[in-house]
Amino acid sequence: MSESKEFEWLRVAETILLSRAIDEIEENELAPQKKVLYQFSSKGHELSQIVLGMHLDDPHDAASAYYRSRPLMLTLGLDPVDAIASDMAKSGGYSDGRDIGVVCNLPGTGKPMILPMAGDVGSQYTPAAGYAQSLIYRTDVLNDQQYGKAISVVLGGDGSVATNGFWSALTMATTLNLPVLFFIEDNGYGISVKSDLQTPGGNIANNLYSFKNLRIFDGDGTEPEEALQLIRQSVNYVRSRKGPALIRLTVPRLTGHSFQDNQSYKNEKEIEKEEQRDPLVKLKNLLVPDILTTDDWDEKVKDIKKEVKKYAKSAEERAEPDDKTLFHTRSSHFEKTQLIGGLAADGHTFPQPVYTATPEKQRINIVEGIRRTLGYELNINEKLLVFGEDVGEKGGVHAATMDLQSNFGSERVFDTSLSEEGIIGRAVGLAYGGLMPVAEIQFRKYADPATEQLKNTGTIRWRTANKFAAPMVVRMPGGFAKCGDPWHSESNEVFFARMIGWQVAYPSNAEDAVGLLRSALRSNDPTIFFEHRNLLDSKYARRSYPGDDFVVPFGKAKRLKEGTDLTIVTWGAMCERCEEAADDSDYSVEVIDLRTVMPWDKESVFESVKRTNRCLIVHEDTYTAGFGSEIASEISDQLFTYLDAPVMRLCAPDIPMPYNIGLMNSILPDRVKIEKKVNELMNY
Ligand SMILES: Cc1ncc(C[n+]2csc(CCOP(=O)(O)OP(=O)(O)O)c2C)c(N)n1
Repeated sequence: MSESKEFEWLRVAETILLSRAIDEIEENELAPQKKVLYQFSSKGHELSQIVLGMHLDDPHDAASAYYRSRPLMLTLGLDPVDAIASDMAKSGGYSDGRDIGVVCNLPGTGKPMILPMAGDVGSQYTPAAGYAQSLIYRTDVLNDQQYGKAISVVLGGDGSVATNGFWSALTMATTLNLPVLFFIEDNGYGISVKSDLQTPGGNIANNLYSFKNLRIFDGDGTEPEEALQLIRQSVNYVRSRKGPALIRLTVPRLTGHSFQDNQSYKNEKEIEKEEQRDPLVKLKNLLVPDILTTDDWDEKVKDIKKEVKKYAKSAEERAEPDDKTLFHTRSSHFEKTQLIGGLAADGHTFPQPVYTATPEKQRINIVEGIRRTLGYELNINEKLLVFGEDVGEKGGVHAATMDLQSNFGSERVFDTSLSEEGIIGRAVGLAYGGLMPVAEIQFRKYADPATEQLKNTGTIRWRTANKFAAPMVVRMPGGFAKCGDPWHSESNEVFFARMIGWQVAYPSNAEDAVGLLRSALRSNDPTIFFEHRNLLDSKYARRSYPGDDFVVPFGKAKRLKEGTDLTIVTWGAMCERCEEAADDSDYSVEVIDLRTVMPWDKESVFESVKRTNRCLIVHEDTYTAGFGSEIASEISDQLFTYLDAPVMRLCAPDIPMPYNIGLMNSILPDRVKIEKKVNELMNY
């Protein structure tokens, strides 16, 4: 036992036995009885995870884990009753019956934490890199040395090394020298697919030896002493802030991928070989008879199984979750602040918001409004970071971050690697680290690769029953400009309106852009902030800077024109065209600028339509299932008896935006088309 003599192997053994007894009672009783509907066993993976957990001893350590990580969770303090109850979808626990039991989280305030897991394989990686960056930020920028030795660990299987998230996080960690430990548990299979389809030759460690700035550790995760040595070395390496490391440990998966999987793709010999590598047997051989007698060991096994039976009984007795908070997805739905994530969890306060503009003489464009707002908020809030592709020295391809890097330093305003999944995943991790990330996506269409992270961000609060949240602002220019094209001109805001947990701002002018951006930067919920390309420097959108603490609340529309015959509901670049059409019209047309698409100001729209009895919705996004469909159906549902005509929509047709200027103009709503539609509605 030599070097590892002092190690608490007994604790490892007890935790493996606990984890295994939970797996076994689920496999043998609770899953067959259909009391547990999703069962993922960790049998075979336990030893290395537990040893890892025992090395996570800094209060600010965090692990971004996955569905096979329960042994690590148990090591870090997961209540076994919570574990079983969550698998049984009972109340309490880490999701209050909302998520599969093994997709868990552990806030661990003042103790190492487990970041919220997600079901998507590979999505755990980029938030781990972001959390590591928050540690560096805490020590280097905020000068808080409490974070000086903390590390970020990310766990994944051999299948996960083929995902975009893995490579994106690896790029971030190695280019920025982040304290991240990539902990790869290689069981040889991704469900049934063997490792050699995930990485050539099947061993990711071998393939990464030449990767710059990455220290590699590779070995057997079932051999107690070997695993201990490698894990200890790798954790110490990352803790010493020398840079990131990857440790690959081979382990057997002693069961099917999940309870339903019968492993028909493994032959008997393969299964037998895996059984021979059972880390529990190897650990027993290490302890018996040197430290424990066989009787002591058997007694321990029996006692733990008995305990687990009791845990299962308590879990079963837990109430079914009620739906009291089932519909709560935003901070305003909860009385309490989340435990982890964002500024609010740290008790951060802001200057009093001002709701009335104190306009300066000179008019500014939207770009200048955004730049000044970011500058002011960077100034008063040292936890705010601005980043994205080209936002640093260049100042952004739209110049919205011009000079911010030279004013606030490259730790606070910086370029990122070209990975949108990385940009948003990093933002999630930074938010978990208590910071306020402001990410720029260069063009709306290029948010596509970040879809997984964006969707998961919005549901964190719901999935964790308000334990975690990741407030952030994602700025993105989009929509048509001097010309169209399918890549730079997409609007498609409806996609984000449907993304649970997000708010979506779509300002039509510089004053609103300033007020809405400030709202978003001080919000405890994530925001998509749309910067319409055609408005960035347009005459129409130029307004006076409304003041440093000026705020426009979300969900409050603005009446651009009063009218009595018909209501036009619109937003973004269509506001100007609708105003022009209303001016030209023979009718008295009211124009409402929604300003935020989510939440949308139903109250103001309803109030107006009740007076005018006619409604036209104008948007640039495509027709079918555009956000106008939602507004139209709400009005027909609730104001049917007020209507003198059907609610109509004028939108782009269901095609991408064309490049040719004539073609582009032919599909966009404009003054003439809007006026025609108004007449059609009035003459209905
Ligand atoms: C993005 C995504 N694609 C596919 C799946 C379905 N799926 C769940 S687990 C899994 C295999 C993962 O294998 P590995 O990373 O080796 O982990 P292991 O289960 O072996 O521990 C797959 C394909 C998923 N959950 N997420």
